[in-house]
Amino acid sequence: MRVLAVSLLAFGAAYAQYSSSSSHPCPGYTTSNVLTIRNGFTADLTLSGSPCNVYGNDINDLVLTVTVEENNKVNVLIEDAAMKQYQIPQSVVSLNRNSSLHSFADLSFKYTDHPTAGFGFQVIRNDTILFDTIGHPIVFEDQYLELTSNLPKDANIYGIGEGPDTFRRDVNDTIKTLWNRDAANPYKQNTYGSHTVYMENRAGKFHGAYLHNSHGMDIVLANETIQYRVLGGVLDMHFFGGPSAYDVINSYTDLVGRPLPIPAATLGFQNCRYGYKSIDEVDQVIANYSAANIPLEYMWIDIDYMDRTRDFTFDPVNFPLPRIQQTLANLHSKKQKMVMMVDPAIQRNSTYGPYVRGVESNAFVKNADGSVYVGQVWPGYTAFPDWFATNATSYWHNELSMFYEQVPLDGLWIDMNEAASFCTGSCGSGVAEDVVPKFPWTVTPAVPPRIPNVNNTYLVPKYSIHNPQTEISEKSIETIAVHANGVIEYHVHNLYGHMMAKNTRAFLNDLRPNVRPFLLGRSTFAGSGSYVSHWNGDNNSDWDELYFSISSMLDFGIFGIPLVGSDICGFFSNTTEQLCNRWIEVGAFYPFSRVHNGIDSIPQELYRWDSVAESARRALGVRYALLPYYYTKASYSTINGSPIARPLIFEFPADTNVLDNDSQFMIGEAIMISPVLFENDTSVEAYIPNSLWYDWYDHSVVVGAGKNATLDAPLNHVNVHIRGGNVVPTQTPQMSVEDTLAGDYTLIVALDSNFAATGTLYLDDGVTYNSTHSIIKFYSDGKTLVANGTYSHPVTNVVEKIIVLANGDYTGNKYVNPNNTNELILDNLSLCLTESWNINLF
Ligand code: MIG
Repeated sequence: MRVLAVSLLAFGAAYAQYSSSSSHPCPGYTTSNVLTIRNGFTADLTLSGSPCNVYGNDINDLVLTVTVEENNKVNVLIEDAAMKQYQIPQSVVSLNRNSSLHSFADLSFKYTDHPTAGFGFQVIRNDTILFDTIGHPIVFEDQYLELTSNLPKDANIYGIGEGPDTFRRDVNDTIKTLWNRDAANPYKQNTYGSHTVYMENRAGKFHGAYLHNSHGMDIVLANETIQYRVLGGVLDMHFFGGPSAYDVINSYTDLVGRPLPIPAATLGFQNCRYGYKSIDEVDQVIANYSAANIPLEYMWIDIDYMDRTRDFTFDPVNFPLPRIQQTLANLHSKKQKMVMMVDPAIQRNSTYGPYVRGVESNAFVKNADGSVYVGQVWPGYTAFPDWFATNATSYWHNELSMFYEQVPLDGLWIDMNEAASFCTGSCGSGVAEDVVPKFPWTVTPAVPPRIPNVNNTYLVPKYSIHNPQTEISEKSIETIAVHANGVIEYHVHNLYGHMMAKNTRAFLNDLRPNVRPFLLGRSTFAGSGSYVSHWNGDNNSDWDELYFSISSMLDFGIFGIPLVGSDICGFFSNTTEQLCNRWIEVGAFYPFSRVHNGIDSIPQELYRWDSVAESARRALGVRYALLPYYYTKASYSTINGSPIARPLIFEFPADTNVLDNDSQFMIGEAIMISPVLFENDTSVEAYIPNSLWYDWYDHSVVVGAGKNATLDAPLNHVNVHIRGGNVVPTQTPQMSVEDTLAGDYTLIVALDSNFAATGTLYLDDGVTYNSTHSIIKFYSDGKTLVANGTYSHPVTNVVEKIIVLANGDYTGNKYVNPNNTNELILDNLSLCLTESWNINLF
């Protein structure tokens, strides 16, 4: 049955209770010409008084289109009638406006013309007003948009970013600036990626909102409001009714793009550093990991392999191509893999093929006079591919394909794609084409900072977003640089990394059409999860950044990029043995689990200290045992967007004690990690939500009472709990993901207080797009365990063991465990995973 989830109620008369909190005298807009359309209506909006021109020029005539989709979404689009404002092309971020999701919650939309503030609207779920702009005039200027909604006092807001911050944002004092920037994890400031989506938990239910706009902006949380201050474009707001956190993310990723399937191997442990001196050193690191019995799935090589840091080249002395090929072949023979870095910046040098071909194919970003825009990155003066250019795709694919012919890698790492540049403006323009700075490239002569040109509002917009640089062009491509069709960087800056990711992924898909590529990207935008996975960039080797690595990971679960993690043991500065120890105990559980280090820091491979190696083996042992469970979660994220790593509030939405918990996290719904995050601690004050839990290691019962508990956490121990009510598939850890996943299974049947449990196992080949797959559901009532589902994936490994965990003896008509323990083990089974079965547990 189709249920229209939304009703439209126009012209509510409730405005008397609202007052304007606007600090500038903008008149707002008046509605007219309301027309009903399919699933909604349109109206004209006309400026209600004289223009305020606060940070630009007020646009007199706007068009409002409200569409209410069956799938639990409301879209409020306010555009200029002339359609001159920049809008994100469908080809860049394809919004799915024809979803077939079912509705979860009833949303309705109401609007009114307020006597002084003009047009305002409300998005309502049942009787709860979720978003409310009434009383706050909308400002719509060529270079400034403002939209304000009331929030409840102490609202529980999550999302918007990226960058280190508390997971629950401080609603009394937060400015989230969205302007992609190469900045090493600055607390609460803007950094690599732009995601405007937020979620709110209101009395145990979630809803969400997303502004589809690529311009620089501030999103301000203060004074019981959320205020968008945007440097251009249009107001294209999308609302999601929830009511669960997963419903919101399902709706959001349905709109902007689902996370793409990942190779199962990417769930294995990975090692990287910036500053490996030679391929011999890389070989040594690989060997040392095996000698230490730490499973290394992917070895990474940073820009170090390049000849004078130029893309698509190999250092002939330290990283000669034949040696790299040999290392890759050796890795492959041991089921290990390799990823290398590629940057967008192409050295401007008339004898360097990638530059010459880029110029020939007209594929670079330009100056206003049509010449190539020239910034400065590692290889000196550089040009930047213009992803909007007609030939950019073929240009990039051609360069990458020549590169891949030499090194058939298992993945690519795209960095510096904000895009980062070390000088402000086209600093190489006017310098002769064959002038290449001496290696190692120092910015010599240093390009002096310039005085910002306040007369050009595309260089210095009148509203200054809280981007902590002298001008918004600093550290990146200048905002007046020109893309294909004359679009200037100002409008599309935040899309650069996303477009590079999309293009690079397209290459990898073409190269091996049926193989899921692995691509890691630094700069992301809404929908990037369809193309890349992500790491949280340059952190510091300190305890604070270990702490914030959790919220950064959880943020990307909201953003639809579930394969995410921070540099384990920290990037900048020297780690300590103890920090690295505690960090791998957290990082072993990041969906994307990789040690990475900066060029100036002491080595921190996990085998460098015995205590760290021991903790790594133990924590990664838990991770590898859980690989089938991780893989099941990762597979579901491609279906409904649900994150792999989750905050406690997503699982316990009505528990006000976990609204701001960002020191623990869950994997899926069944596994809770309560790590040590503070120096010298040997125990954890962990919150144990109201539920039955079992200790991962000794299977002892922990009755969660919705209170803190002190858990022992000696140096080599990270607390992991299984939540009652879940059937968790596990396997025996091996040195590779492939070998681990090929083994037989142990099902942990962790019964809840009603002696019941359910779980899921997703199986496919973990490699190809069109693999057969099985989705197996497990159910237990404490007496039996049933497996059934859809089976099409042929496997020969079996369930060999079942461990039933219960709180005390089973009671009533249930079995009384003869051992009088909470654990019942059924071993030497041979239960297949290709058809249904039903087994008595006693
Ligand atoms: O400005 O390629 O975030 O992971 O090691 C530094 C060198 C450039 C920044 C990345 C980091 C990488 C580094 N890159």
